This record gives sequence, structure tokens and C-alpha cells, in this order.
Amino acid sequence: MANVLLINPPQMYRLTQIATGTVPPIGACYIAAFLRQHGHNVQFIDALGERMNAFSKRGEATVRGLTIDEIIDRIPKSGIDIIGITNLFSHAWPVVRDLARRIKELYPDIPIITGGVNQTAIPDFILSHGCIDYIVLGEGELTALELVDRISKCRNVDDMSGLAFMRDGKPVVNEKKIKDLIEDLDILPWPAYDLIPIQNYINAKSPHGASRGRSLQMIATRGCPYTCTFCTAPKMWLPKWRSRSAKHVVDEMEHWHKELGVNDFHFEDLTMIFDKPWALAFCKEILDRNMKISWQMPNGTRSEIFDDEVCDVLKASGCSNVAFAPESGCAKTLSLIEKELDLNDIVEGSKRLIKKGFVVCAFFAIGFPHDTVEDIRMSFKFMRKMAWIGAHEISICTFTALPGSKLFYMLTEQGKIELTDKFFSDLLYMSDLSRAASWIEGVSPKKIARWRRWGYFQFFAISYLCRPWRLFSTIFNITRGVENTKVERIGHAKLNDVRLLVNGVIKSKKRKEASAL
Ligand code: B12
Ligand code: SF4
Repeated sequence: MANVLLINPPQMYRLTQIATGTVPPIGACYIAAFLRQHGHNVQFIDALGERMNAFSKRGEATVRGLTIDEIIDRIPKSGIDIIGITNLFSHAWPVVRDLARRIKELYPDIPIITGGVNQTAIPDFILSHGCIDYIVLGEGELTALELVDRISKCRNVDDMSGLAFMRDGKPVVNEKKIKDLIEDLDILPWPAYDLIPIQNYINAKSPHGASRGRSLQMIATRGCPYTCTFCTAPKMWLPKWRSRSAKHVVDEMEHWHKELGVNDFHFEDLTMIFDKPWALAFCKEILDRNMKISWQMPNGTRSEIFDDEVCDVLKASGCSNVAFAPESGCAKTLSLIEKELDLNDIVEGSKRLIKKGFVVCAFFAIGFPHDTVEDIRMSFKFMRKMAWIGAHEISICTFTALPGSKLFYMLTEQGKIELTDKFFSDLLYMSDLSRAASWIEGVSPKKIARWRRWGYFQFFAISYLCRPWRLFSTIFNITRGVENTKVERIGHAKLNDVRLLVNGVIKSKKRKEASAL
């Protein structure tokens, strides 16, 4: 038995960024639950969850949660055998690195293990810093368990698949293979939310989708069979879609409903509605149990199987919001990014959903390195079409070379990427309304940022001109704190940010005045 301490680092974001939210560290909670199920003792420091309303600055970014010093203070001085740090986001790498360095200085004998998308994407670069001992690549549970078992029995780990580490001054990366993935996802226990301040997340009401009640994030399926060039999923999860059984997923929903009063489930899967028999079985399971809940897919899903039968059963089971990811309206771009989708499926699926009363969102990305002005114009045309047919909202990201994606490796090979702290923090421009990065030769970042704003303007102008009542209900909902759409969630969250900021300024002014007296 080993004593393992897991750490979720603080959140990094920019105030002008729109895709933020306070979401629990699902992956690390899966690791905690799995290790615990197999006899290990697990403790958790959740830097975001423990101090959601504490903000500090790091360069241009805002850091939300415990500072590195506060995390260090919370590490027990003795009795810890292994420390694990989760690192999903590449933009958070500089903080994870600084944290790992501090821990290594103070506790040089405790092995530090990490996992997450960023760690899986660039393991040799990460290991070269010398502060992290082992990286669990891709899906974490089986590898983490074997690693902890072997470390605690002082056994050699060199032959372990899905693990990266240093040997003789050189990084060794034993890639994970499809055969190493968990075959039956029902073996996984529910994430160990009892180890983190889960109520803080639920009460913060700042999830990924619209907050329609007491919301909680879940994962029903893992992986995606597609291999889009801008996406990190193929490297992280390997191109294979797997699902938990419908019963296992709905058992978990019932568990959180009883335990935490959750009544709004946000599935953060890569593509949840992909296999028709599974989708029908999942909805039937909810219906058979007569659960009074809502659920949504804020992270988006493929659109191929959204026929009338699927849409009807989704609606009946409480699904309220669906997001599709056309990414582009240009056939050439879609082919270059290997998206393999038919825009017609998006249009027809959206029309069906809108008619049946769902809230529909479409995700776009502009500024791929091969994009031309004409390609982007075609995307704008498709955005206008989505507004015309009645889609409720869109999200426009500017292309970002996310570590783990094929385009990231391609641009690195071309010598266009240098892994500096600035590169990592600039990744936050992806959804930052104030600025962008440009990967298109001859096009300035300012122009890309302007294009994004122009895209949003066209979509919402058409949407609200065609359906003016939506504008009034959006304003009304934001001011009353009611959320049916992501726009309402973001509006509401930004109002909250301003309130917290103003409160902070008033408090510090009062403190200064008091100390001056
Ligand atoms: C939920 C989510 C969010 C949430 C926040 C999540 C969180 N906990 O903080 C919200 C909505 C806020 C969000 C926002 C953004 N997100 Co996001 N998000 C996700 C999403 C959909 C799910 C993450 C998840 O829970 N996965 C499920 C769990 C089970 O997997 P996992 O976390 O990877 O964990 C497994 C392994 O990694 C490993 N593991 C993880 N931790 C550890 C630790 C140890 C010690 C070990 C051994 C193993 C281990 O084991 C786990 C179990 O197998 C992923 C895509 C995806 N489906 O994974 C994108 C993803 C993480 N997001 C991404 C991005 C880019 C963003 C944004 C920048 C987007 C934007 N438009 O601006 C913002 C940034 C927000 C911010 N400022 O921090 C990228 C990150 C890529 C990268 N290289 O950085 C991802 C991968 C999606 C993508 N496009 O490729 N996101
Ligand atoms: S973008 Fe979507 S469809 Fe493409 S690989 Fe990623 S998860 Fe799959």
C-alpha cells in the first residue's frame, strides 16, 4: 500500500477569454478512485476547488486558486510516498513545472508522477526539466496503478507501456497502444469527488454548458475514431471510441443525484452520441428510471446519427443542449483538417433539434495555417446559414497549435514553434476576444482577432434580427442569473467576475485605509 498525494494545479485564464468555467478535475479523481479501490491511500490538494475566489496574476494571465506557496504548505511533512500532478492544459505547464520544482527541492526522495493531455503530448520536453520523474501517457488508470504498485515494491518500471521517464540522462517514451486501453470501462469506480471540495464546484454554478440547476460533469465514453489534425484526442486517447454501459452511466447519475443533489449533468465526452444503439439504450435507461433531470453535451458531439428517432429519445430523457463542431464551412479546409464530416448532417441535425426545442450550438475555428481569406469567408457564410436556420449560438476559436495535435508536431518540425513560457501562455488566445495568434503567413494576429469578432457579429446580428425575442430573453436571463445557453452562462460568469473584482478592490482599499489609521 502506498500513500499517494494528488494535486490539481490552480486554473490559468484571461479575463477576456470566454471559455472558462470551474469544472472539477475529473481525470485526477478517476485516478484517485482507482488507486483507492486497489488498496492505496490517496489524499488530494485541489488548488482550484479549495480557493475558487482567490485570484493572482502571472504575466498576462489570471491564476485562480491556491498559490504555489499555499499548495506547498498543505503538503504533509511526512508519510507521503508518491506525489501526482494532473496537467490537462498546456497553457498551465509553466505553473505545473514551477510547482514540481518546488516540491522536488523540498522532497527530493518522493517520486513525482504526472498525467494529462499536455504531459502526454510533449513528454521528452517535460522530462528534460528534471523535476518530474514519471509521465503516465494517455488513459491513466491502469498505468498509474501499475506504476504505484511497482514503485512501492521497488520494482523496475522500464518495460512499462504508456510510461515516460529518464534513463541515463535521456528521455524514454514507451508509447501507449490501443491494446493497453481499458477494454471494459465499467470496471472504473465513480470519480473520487469525496476527496475534493465538490460542493464548491456545484455551488459556483460555472460549468462548461448552461447551468440549469445543480450541475456536475461526467464522462460516459472515451476516445473518438476520427483523427482531425488540430485535435489532441487521437494522440491522447488513440483513435478508438469506447463506451461505458448505459446502466453503469445512469447508475452514476443516480448516485450523484442522491449524494449531491445533482439534477443537471454535463457530459464532457469527446463525442458522446456516436453509436445509435448505445445512445438509444442510454436514454431508455434514464426514462425507465423516471429520473427528473436535464443533461447536455457542452463539449460537442458528432452529428451523423441525429435522426428523428434519436432526437426524440434525447429530448424525452432530458437532453437540453447539443453542440456540433463543423469547425469550418469550407470543403477544402474540412478536408485539410481531416474532419471527415458532411456539413449537411450538421444542418439537418440542427434543424431537427431546433424544431424539437433543443438549444443548439456550433463550434468553429478560423486561421488554420492553410486557411485563405476565401476559406474564412466560406466559414462566415456557413455561420450565417446556422443563424438563419435558428442555431442559438456559436463559438469561434482561432486556430491554436495545441500540443498533442498533428498540426502542432508539423509546425514544430517546420521550426515555427519554440516551447517558451510565452508559447504556452499564448495558447489562451484560443478563445480570447481581445486578441489572437496568427499562423497564416502575411496575416497579422490583429486581423485574425478582427475576423473572429466579425464572425460573431454576423451570426448574432442575423440570429437576433430573425428572432428578436431571443435577444430580450438573453438579456433578461443574464440579469436574473438564469441560463439556457452558453452565451447566458458566459454573460452571467463575466458579471460575477466583475463583481468579485470590484469586491476585491473595495476590500483591499478598506484594508489599506484601516492600516493607515
Ligand atoms: C472539461 C474540459 C474543460 C473544462 C475545464 C476542465 C478542468 N478540469 O479544469 C473547461 C470547460 C473550463 C475547459 C476550458 C478550456 N479547455 Co478544455 N477540455 C475539457 C475536456 C472536454 C474534458 C476533460 C476531462 O475531464 N476529460 C476526461 C478525463 C477522464 O480525462 P483526463 O482529464 O485526460 O484524465 C485522464 C488522463 O489524462 C490521466 N490523468 C489525468 N490527470 C492525471 C494525473 C496523474 C497523476 C496521472 C498518473 C494520470 C492523470 O488519467 C485520467 C483518466 O484516464 C477536454 C477534452 C476531453 N474530453 O478530454 C478539453 C481539453 C482539456 N480542453 C482544452 C482546451 C484547449 C481548453 C481551452 C483552452 C479552450 C478554449 N476555447 O479556450 C479552455 C481553457 C480553460 C482554462 N482557462 O483553463 C484542450 C487542451 C489541450 C491542450 N494541449 O492544452 C482539451 C484536451 C480539448 C482539445 N481541444 O483538445 N475545458
Ligand atoms: S475534433 Fe472531434 S471528431 Fe475530430 S478527432 Fe477531435 S474529438 Fe474526434
